[in-house]
Amino acid sequence: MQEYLPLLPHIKSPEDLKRFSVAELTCLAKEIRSLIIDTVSHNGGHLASNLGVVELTLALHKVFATPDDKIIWDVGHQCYTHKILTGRQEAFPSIRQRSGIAGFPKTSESPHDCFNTGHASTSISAALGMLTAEKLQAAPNRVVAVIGDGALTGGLSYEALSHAGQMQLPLIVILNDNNMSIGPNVGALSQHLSRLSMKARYQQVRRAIDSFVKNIPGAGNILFKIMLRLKRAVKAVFYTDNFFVDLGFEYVGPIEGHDIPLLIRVITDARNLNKPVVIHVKTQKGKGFRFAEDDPGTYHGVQAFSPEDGISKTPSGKPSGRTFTQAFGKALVAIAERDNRVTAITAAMEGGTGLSAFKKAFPTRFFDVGIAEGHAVTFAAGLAAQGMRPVVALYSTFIQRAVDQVIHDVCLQNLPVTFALDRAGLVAADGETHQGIYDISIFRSVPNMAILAPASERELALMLEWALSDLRCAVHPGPLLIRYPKASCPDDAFEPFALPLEYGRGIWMQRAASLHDRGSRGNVCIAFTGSLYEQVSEAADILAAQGIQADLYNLRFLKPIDERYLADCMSRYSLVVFAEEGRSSGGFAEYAATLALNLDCQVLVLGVQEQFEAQGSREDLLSCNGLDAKGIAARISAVV
Ligand SMILES: Cc1ncc(C[n+]2csc(CCOP(=O)(O)OP(=O)(O)O)c2C)c(N)n1
Repeated sequence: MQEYLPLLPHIKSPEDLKRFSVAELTCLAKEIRSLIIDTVSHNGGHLASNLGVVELTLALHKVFATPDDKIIWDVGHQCYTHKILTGRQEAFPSIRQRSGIAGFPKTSESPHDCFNTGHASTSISAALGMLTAEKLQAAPNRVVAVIGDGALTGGLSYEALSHAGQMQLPLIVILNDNNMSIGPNVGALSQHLSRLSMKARYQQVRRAIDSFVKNIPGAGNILFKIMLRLKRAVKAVFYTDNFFVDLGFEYVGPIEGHDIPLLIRVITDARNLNKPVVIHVKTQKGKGFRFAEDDPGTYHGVQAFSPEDGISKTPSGKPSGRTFTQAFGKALVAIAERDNRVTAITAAMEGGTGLSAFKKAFPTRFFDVGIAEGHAVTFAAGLAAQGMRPVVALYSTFIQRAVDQVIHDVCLQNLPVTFALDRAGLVAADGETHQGIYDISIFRSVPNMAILAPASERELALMLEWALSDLRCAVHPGPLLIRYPKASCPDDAFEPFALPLEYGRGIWMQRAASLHDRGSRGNVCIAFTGSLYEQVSEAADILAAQGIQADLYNLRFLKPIDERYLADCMSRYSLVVFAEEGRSSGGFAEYAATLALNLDCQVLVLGVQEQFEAQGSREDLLSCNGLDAKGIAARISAVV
């Protein structure tokens, strides 16, 4: 038997692909899948989406010549094969790790990554912009946007399609349709795509007609006109509603997305067209890894797992308790059982935001609107305007998409919408695009908004209960935002966590230092946002070992603040430290420092520094920003 020699080591750049036969590309696809499964099983990452686009990526790189031609990956989570083919094979095992290559396209990493992505639905806009630039610069390069059926639920993609249809530049949009967003895709467009798939027969007939005409010798203008008429007639029979055609695109598909020769043929045809085209490709999410094929939702984004059984490897060290996400989901179900005004809204992140149990328990009060954060917020505003109590559960990073809706549709009308912001703070592994560090700075400045940050499961439940109660609507009738990190909840047994909420005030977790003489080494207070509870507690222990006693004030409210109370508290200390898991510029701490202007007390502001925060574990990221226990203690003892 002949020994199988791997092909992957011969791929140094996508140019090397050009000489590969279809049979070799098929073998290469297998090798790439193994590499992806092996690497993601160690590092975690986006598994199922990447396994689904191996052949598509090979075909794209076979037909186009990056970096001159441009491929923009929507969301970008499916770019692993692209990275492997574009000079990053050796670095691939470091993907998503601190100092390793990114899990998303990154222009600073390679000229083959022509545009950074991470948030969904940007690819068509960016591709159209690039293509327009190419035209203005009289450059001949082609631009391709690869967008999933999930990302296509995002409104930005419709704005871009509409503009592209009007411009009629030869933009190529590859619609990677696997019927899935993270979970099953939702919305009327998803149904439209299914109908298009059923009309695939139209394409077969059309191709048959094309080849029939091509084979007639001397087929000139007349035949071409007849062919066009025939095509229209066939369209009229089989194919009356096609959204993309109506917008001015040529439409091809749906085609089988794992058939390499077919993909190469169709993409080559599209490259030669002189108008915008959508190629509708059907792929299987998780292809080639049994567990991911069976359950693509679970394997969309994974922690390290065992490739043999697909089971997640739990990190060693301390046992992980309930996460804030799980705590939120559980608390919301309990409240909704008693109050049928409570509704939950997610933007394609049902599992990620902990809403699966809610969906199961209250299917009519649960709404997954697709990747449509702006709509989610205004939809909630409508619900609230009619007396419902909507909870919009989003990741902090994705609410950035809906800032105007929060301000214009919710805050301005002072509507009682509750925002549950998950992944608020430093977020591991996904890098710059997914950090949840701007929400405090953005929303603190908006009138009517209240911002709360729990430090524990009990506090989160308490805050949610309060947020949805009539009592709170009497005190604070408008919007309210509860932010919590992607982390396990700390041990909750500590008494103060159960103390009822006092509007605008926090709670003392440790209070002895205020009794010390002002100016003495022991006269320090650390006021912190909930997610840093464990870090500041440990910092206080480190400081205690150095003879510095620090009180701990859990802020609970980041807005509004009982300013008089806080200023009075601050006046008892010679040093007040504000520790905040968010950008320090424009954040809570900076504002709180202004309260100390007329006090005889020094203020230290600790927060996330001015830079886009790259990937790493949460611990790494906290440490880089001086927000881990050691960093906090070191900064304090340096000042003391
Ligand atoms: C604005 C925004 N909201 C939510 C997400 C989270 N998210 C990442 S991938 C994804 C699903 C994308 O589905 P699709 O485009 O079909 O790609 P697939 O993973 O199915 O290949 C979602 C919701 C995001 N990246 N951006």
